Amino acid sequence: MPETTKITIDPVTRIEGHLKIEVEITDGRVTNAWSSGTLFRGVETILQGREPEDAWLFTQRLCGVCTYVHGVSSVRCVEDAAGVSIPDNARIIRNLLMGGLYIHDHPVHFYHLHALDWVDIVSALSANPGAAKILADTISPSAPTIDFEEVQTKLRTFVNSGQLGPFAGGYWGHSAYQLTPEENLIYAAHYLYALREQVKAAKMHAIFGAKNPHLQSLRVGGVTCEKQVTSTRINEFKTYLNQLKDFIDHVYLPDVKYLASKYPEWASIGGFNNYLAFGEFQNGNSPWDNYLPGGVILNGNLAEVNDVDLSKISEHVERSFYAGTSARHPASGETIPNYTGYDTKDRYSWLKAPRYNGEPMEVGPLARVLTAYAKGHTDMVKLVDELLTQLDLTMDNMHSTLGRVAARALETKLIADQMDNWLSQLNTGGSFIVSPDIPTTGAGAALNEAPRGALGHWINIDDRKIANYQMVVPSTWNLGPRCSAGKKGPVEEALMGTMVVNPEEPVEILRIIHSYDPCLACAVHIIDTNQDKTYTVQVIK
Ligand code: NFE
Ligand code: MG
Repeated sequence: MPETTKITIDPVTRIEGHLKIEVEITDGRVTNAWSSGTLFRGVETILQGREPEDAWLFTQRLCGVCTYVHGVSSVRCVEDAAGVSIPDNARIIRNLLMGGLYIHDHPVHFYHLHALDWVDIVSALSANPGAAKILADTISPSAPTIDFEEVQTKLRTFVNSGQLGPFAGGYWGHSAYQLTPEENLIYAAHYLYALREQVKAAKMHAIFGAKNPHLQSLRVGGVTCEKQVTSTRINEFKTYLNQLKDFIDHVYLPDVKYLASKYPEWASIGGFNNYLAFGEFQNGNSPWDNYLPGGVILNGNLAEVNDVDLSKISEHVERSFYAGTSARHPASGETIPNYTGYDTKDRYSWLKAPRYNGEPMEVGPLARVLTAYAKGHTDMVKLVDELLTQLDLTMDNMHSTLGRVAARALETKLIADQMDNWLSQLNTGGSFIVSPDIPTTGAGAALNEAPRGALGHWINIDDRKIANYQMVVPSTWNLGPRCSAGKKGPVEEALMGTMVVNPEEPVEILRIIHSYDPCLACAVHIIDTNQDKTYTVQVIK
């Protein structure tokens, strides 16, 4: 009889929110997997009865990471219900703010949330800093000069103090870590360097969004940052953008490619073959005309990209902690919490299970990159082909953990480069906002590509108040549980078959999970099972 072991990772760290992953391992490979969101938040319910124009201020608080996306989805959703077309300037500002978010989130994911699955920080202590400098120059000759000795001393102080902080609890010394001490030191140095760079993206947000996170300049009908759209402020934005473009070109992209070259087997591990993208960075007023196009890819078949049909989306709850068993379209979705206890044979997650035409779909950078590639997006085709040639990989290798990590970096470059064009399209004397006429009764939907993937908001308005509000969120698509048909969610499926060398230190599992950049705060949009208390919160108007 083969021996089966169960591993539970709870909570999964270096993500946003509360995620538990369980896998069964038989003969060293994953033979079953369950992904569970362990916290209910209930933002959809909180919105009922409120003013449609106010919804974005609540939805934006869904998450402290991808804050802006739930703001912009919400105003778009109400604009759809009101039949409002926003001015070009508002559309362009929204593209710039979304672009700023991509440039912020993606490097933060690579360096601060994911890199330590590949980089052994403790090994960096035994590196030769001089040799690291020489190697760093060959990986990227134009990278900023870094004093590797100083970085090593900083790390040593950390380790000697016994306070590893963000580096505590890693599987340091595990045989799956394949980098040399010098390579580890370079990535450790860039981990610290990237912390400073992300501040610049936040400052870009503050220019047209007033603050970060949770930008302030959105309104149903447009944006309110008209007074900031001056040549001085545009130049300030451009200065940060140019610095970040340097960082992306000379640090982030070379680091991703070099890492991929050191872990080539991961270009065949952790893939999932169905992809959904809604499209983002609107070219005009149609939600379907975007710089990054939307589309549906099934079974990895890039020769056939179907248009998205929103009527094919449903959310299943049969294996989730919600009342009922019927799958519903989000326009008539329900969020009725019903905690029945964690049971992998029955209900086991606070995430619903979104499906497209009954199929689980991966969303996110890889879905966007493959959709754009398959649709012949010239700049994307160039970037992907260049990557595959440099790494001696084929298109099939994109359906993998490394494909996902690389896709994130490629789209960061693409969008950062495109932002110059959007800046030049701003018309400083033009209009930025129109007055919406909110209907007494109506419905709206809005699509979006959050950094982590396809995002949809649906609103029903009755008596000029929100009657129902539903959000179907990227991490719900990626990390959702089984559906009524028993099909696993994308991450559950991507984990299947993975070899785990040491079940006590399942770094291989973390590599796959983290490659999706999970955000459970978004995905389950307070439960206290011990005391079972209900808290009453008074909101003062
Ligand atoms: Ni909280 Fe989010 C993004 C959204 S992921 S990070 O990007 O929507 O589910
Ligand atoms: Mg929802």
